[in-house]
Amino acid sequence: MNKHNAEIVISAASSKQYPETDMPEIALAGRSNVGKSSFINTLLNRKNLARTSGKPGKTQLLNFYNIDDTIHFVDVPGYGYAKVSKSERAKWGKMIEEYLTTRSNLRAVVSLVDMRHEPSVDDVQMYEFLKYYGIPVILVATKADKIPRGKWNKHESMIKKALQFDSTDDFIIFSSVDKTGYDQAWQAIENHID
Ligand SMILES: Nc1nc2c(ncn2[C@@H]2O[C@H](COP(=O)(O)OP(=O)(O)OP(=O)(O)O)[C@@H](O)[C@H]2O)c(=O)[nH]1
Ligand SMILES: [Mg+2]
Repeated sequence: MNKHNAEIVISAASSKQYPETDMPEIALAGRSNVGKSSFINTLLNRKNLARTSGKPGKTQLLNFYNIDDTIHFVDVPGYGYAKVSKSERAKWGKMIEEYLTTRSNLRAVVSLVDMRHEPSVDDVQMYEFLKYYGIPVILVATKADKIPRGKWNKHESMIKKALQFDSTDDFIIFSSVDKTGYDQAWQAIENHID
């Protein structure tokens, strides 16, 4: 697979717009601003294929990226952004739920949490949701560059405990800044698409 051959296919609001293909899909989930789009850009060695911003709540649709006709990455809008109306939140919930519960191409969800903090209530709910539907999870603890290495173990334990982490899921310490976890992340993804 040529990881440099990547392009956006469609920004979809509902299942009618999902690409008609058998290609396996890996979706990204996580709070607004946690680093989902940065994760995609880092894995593809691209600066700005997936749009990133300091402004949370920017990615409103399901963005499908085609990687060398081998795999789709699906960038999912972030949750937990306070300045979003109730009706928008409900719309968001429906869109995500429809995707996660009906899309047969989906092989695993990369669930991102900020390694610096206790997982939020929303983080815990997302993890429980994925476990409930039996969707394999690749847990990515990101922004590791902001924590001294000597504290990584402590933060990993804190996150696993809060999520009641299932040890059969992958847990990857990651940074889009210094590329910590790059190889592990690709390995985990490739394990799910064979
Ligand atoms: N230090 C550090 N900053 C990061 C890392 N990953 C992302 N960021 C920064 O965090 C901010 C948000 O990153 P995005 O990738 O846009 O986050 P997102 O999850 O896609 O956000 P939404 O699309 O709003 O849901 C940006 O300013 C990034 O530069 C990381 O590993 N380390
Ligand atoms: Mg984004």
